[in-house]
Amino acid sequence: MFFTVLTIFPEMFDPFWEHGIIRRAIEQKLIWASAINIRNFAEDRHQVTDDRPYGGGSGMVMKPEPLAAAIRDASQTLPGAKTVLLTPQGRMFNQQMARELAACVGLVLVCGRYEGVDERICHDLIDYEISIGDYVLTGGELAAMIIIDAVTRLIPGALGGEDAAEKDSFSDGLLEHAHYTRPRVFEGREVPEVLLSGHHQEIERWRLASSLMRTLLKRPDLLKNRELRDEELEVLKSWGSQIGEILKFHRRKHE
Ligand code: 4HQ
Repeated sequence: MFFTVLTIFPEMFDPFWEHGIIRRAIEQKLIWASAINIRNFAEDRHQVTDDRPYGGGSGMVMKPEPLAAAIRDASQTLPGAKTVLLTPQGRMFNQQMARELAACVGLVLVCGRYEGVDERICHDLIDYEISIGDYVLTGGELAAMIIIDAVTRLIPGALGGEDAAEKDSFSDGLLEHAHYTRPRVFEGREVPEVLLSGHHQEIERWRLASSLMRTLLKRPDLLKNRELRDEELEVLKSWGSQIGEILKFHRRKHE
């Protein structure tokens, strides 16, 4: 997978490429990544990339010419790549979109600054507009990093030997189960007995129950549009009438 980021702050990406899973994926040639300065494509002497908005008002707009040249150059270098604009007006990024993007041969991620990019760029040169959430950033760079991060960890081999990607939160529409490590007793609080038992089947069942409980308590919206598998129904049934009490207690606690 190839990632080309177009930005006026390419240096923001240096530490991003140099740490953790992303770094290892680059070293193993599972991904190829570069951040290109849009300024390199500005023709004027001062390499200006912004201009005042038609119609007046405060703030500046990314000029279309340098951006268009940068996008065309990146697209030519990566045949078959999709172009992505990071914008609050885009489709809300989620795990399903991360999976879809992970199937692309390459992504050209366009990061705006100021008030955003000239509308004609969005229209003519962008395949997908994506938002990482309903809040306002000062630029698209952090949003691009989030997308690259979520997509990279889905590339086979990126997480190392055992492919943990499919076990994580959201891969099956539930939150992750609780995790524990040593010591067995921390500040008077014990690790659940079953996790020390070595009974793999019971451990799996406990983890499923933990996932379901967390999802029900913290993100009930995730359960609304999702079918329940037989094992999951079993767990829910085993909670029986207790579940009403648990929910009542939890809601009171969080009021
Ligand atoms: N931006 N998800 C870049 C965002 C944003 C978001 C605001 C994008 C500023 C210039 N990007 N413009 N939310 O807030 O992707």
